[in-house]
Amino acid sequence: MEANGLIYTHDELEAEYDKLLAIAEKKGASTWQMRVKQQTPHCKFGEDGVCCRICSMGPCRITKKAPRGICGCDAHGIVGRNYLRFTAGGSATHSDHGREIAHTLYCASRDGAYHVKDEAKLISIATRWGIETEGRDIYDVAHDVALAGLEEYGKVFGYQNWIKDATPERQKVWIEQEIAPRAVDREVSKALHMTHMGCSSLPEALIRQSLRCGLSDGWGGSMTGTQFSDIMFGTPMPIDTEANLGVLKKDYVNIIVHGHDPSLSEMIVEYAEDKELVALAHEVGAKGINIAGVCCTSNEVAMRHGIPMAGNFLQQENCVLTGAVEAVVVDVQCIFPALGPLSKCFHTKFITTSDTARMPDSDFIKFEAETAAENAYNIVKMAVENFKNRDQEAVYIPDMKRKATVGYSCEAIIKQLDTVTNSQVDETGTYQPLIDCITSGVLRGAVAMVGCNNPKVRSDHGHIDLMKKLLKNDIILVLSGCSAQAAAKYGLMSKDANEICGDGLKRVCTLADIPPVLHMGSCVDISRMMNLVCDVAAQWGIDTPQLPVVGCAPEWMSEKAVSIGNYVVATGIDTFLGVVPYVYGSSEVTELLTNGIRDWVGAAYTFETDIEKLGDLMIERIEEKRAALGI
Ligand code: XCC
Ligand code: SF4
Repeated sequence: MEANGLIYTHDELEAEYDKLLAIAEKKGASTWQMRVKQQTPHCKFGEDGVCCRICSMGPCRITKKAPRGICGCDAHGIVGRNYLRFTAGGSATHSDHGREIAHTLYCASRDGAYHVKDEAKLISIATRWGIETEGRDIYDVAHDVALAGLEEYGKVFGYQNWIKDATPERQKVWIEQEIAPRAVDREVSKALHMTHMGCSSLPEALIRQSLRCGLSDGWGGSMTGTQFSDIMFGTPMPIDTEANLGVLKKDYVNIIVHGHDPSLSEMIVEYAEDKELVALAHEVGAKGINIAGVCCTSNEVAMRHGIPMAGNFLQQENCVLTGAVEAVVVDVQCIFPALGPLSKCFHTKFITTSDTARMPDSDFIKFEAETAAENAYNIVKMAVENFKNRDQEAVYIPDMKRKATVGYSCEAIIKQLDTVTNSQVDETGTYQPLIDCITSGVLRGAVAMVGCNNPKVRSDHGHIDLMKKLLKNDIILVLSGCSAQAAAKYGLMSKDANEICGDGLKRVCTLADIPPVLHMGSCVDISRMMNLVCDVAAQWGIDTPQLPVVGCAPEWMSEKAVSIGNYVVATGIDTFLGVVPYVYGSSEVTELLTNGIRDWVGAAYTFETDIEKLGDLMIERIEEKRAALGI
């Protein structure tokens, strides 16, 4: 243990994970650790992005001896097209999540399953979007806002409504560079069209559309996902929770919620408290029903209800390996198909709920907004009834968990800052205290750390080692996605973690009564970070690329992460990746992403697989930006 037993070391946690692996081996169950061995080394053509199979004359692979595909496309065209398709996959995915949420809001009603919790946010959005609010029933307003949100996906003319929340400078850059996002579906379709056989093979055009398609995610679909979720489920405020496998309870029915869409998890959380179902749990010999989360669903319910976090992406199999989980309930994205066969080695029910994510070896209970209550009841009931099939003797729940304070939405951050500086707490609040801390040098800057786990980086080491390094250097962190859960599992999201910070950061966090690592939510909530940087820049009177702030995804793996990277960079934030996207097969595409796009949007990517170096480069960049500002 470090910092007087407050923060786990890698060795302590890994010793416990190894015990679960031993259980898997004994059961003959397959785990990702085993499958990584079977898949390594990876295909070099794939890694470099130089394999093309977008027409049936191929697949073509570029080598020194064969520098062009059958159609004549060179490596730069192929890599660029692959990169744009990768982006389109991510943008479509995030945006479809946002669309589901918009649809849920459309279904909200006074006596239905979904309600309007944050009226102020709803009214504010309606006003910004020109929707009448005066004297109207709040549910009529919600209905109109939801419909307008849905229409953003296919709007015929104009740009995404949300971009008006960015700084005027950003909007100008996007329009001038022809990357301002139009209809969400259009940008994805455009990407697929451009990458069809015989269309674009010019790297510049492909990367430009990659940024645009990313922006339609960040300032389109994802923003809708975040904002509309807040309207229905509440804007997150700081709340205490716990993280890691020790949150599972031996005497309780344990249900894991995993995936992304809070429309499902919110209802599961509600029905875990249903009197009938709790009584049923007692009847089958359990003390009650315990919900714990994995991946972004976990972030959603942790920051709104304090539901504990069982873990992040590469922890999903571990949950089942404890033998203590009655059901893993999933919706969409980041769900290992491995959970099907794995759950068959245990008593665990693997319950799929979305027609977007159907998997073999699962029980499918279709979950829809219109029938949410009934669906959620049936799902929880199936889990509770499964308790009697648990082999209590074989249960192994590692005794490890850490306290975490989560739920720092922009509104929460402003509120927290206000309590420090103001005797007269102003209604709207400002980021001025934060700006003062940065200009005075007490804080050197901020890093937005996000993203997944990826076996290419030793699990969680990338996140945790970087966080510790940055904290020591007085750099405050805002986190989302699986990065956030990594921090929580180790103890870095607790106020106790102030102990390992540099003096300046420690002082600020103690005064503001915050942990040095702020939890901002799920992957779609990176949209919150975009609002944060734009609003801070606006208040400071500078543009986003000037801020001593960088983005980082040390262990990313999904298409969504590349889409995110593109919109973060296009929003003017330099972005540092610890896993290299499949682009090294083209010097031109690599040059554009790591340098050329700086001329368009004022920021670019850095790829570096040495995590120590990645940290040094981020600190260097932050200090460069400070110097340029003369602070
Ligand atoms: Fe998935 Fe969102 Fe990545 Fe985690 S961080 S592995 S995308 S759950 Ni967004
Ligand atoms: Fe080969 Fe060109 Fe077809 Fe790609 S589009 S598979 S490079 S022929």
